[in-house]
Amino acid sequence: MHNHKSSEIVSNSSAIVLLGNPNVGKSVIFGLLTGKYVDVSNYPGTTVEISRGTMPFYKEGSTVLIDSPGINSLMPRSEDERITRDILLDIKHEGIIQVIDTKNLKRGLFITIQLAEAGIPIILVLNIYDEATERGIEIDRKVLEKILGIHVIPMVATERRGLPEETGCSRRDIPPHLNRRAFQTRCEGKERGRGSGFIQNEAR
Ligand SMILES: Nc1nc2c(ncn2[C@@H]2O[C@H](COP(=O)(O)OP(=O)(O)O)[C@@H](O)[C@H]2O)c(=O)[nH]1
Ligand SMILES: [Mg+2]
Repeated sequence: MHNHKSSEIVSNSSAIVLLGNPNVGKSVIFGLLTGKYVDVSNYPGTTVEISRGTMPFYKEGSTVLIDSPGINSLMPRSEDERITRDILLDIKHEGIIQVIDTKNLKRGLFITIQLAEAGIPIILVLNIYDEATERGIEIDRKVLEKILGIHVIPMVATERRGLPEETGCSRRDIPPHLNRRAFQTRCEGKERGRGSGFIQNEAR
C-alpha cells in the first residue's frame, strides 16, 4: 500500500470520476469499465482506499477512471464525503459518471442537482435496474434526459447489460455510451421541483 498526494492520484491529464450514494454499484461498474491495470491506494492522510484504472475502450485507454467513496451529499458530513468532495475539487477531471440505484432515484437526484449547480458535466447511470423493475418502478429515460439535459443510461451492472430490451448489450457496448460527447451536455436542472413525472410508477 502506498500513499499518493491527490495530485498524483491522477498524473494523467484526463480523468473521469465514478460517484454516487453508497451501495449503488460503483465498484462493479468500475470493474466493467477498467482493464487489468488498476491501482488501489489510500487517499492521502486517510485509511480510505481509492481505486483508479484506465479505461481500455475509452480514448485508447488514456483516460483514468476513479472510484470515489459513497456520498449522500456534496456537503461533507463524513470522512468519505469529504474525500469525494476533495477528489472533485483537487483532481482535474472531464466529468462524472454518477451511479444511481434506480430503486432510490430521488436520493440519487439530490446529488445530481448539487453536481449540476457546481457546473460539473455528468452522465447518469440508472443501475440496479433489475430490482427496480421487479418492484414495478419504471423510469422514462427519455423524459429524464430531456429534463436534466444529460445522458441517462439504464444498467444492470452485475449482468453487464443495459435495459432488458437492449439485450445483446455486452461489456464492449458500454463504453461507447460514455464518450466525450456525452459529457458535453451539462445538467441545468431547469425543471427541478416541478413534479415532472419521469417516475412512472414509484414504489411507495
Ligand atoms: N441486482 C443488482 N445488484 C447490483 C447491481 N450492481 C451492483 N449490484 C450489487 O450491489 C452491491 C453494491 O455494489 P458495489 O459495486 O459494491 O457498490 P458501491 O458501494 O457503489 O461501490 C453489490 O452486492 C453488487 O453485487 C445491479 O445492477 N443489480
Ligand atoms: Mg465501492
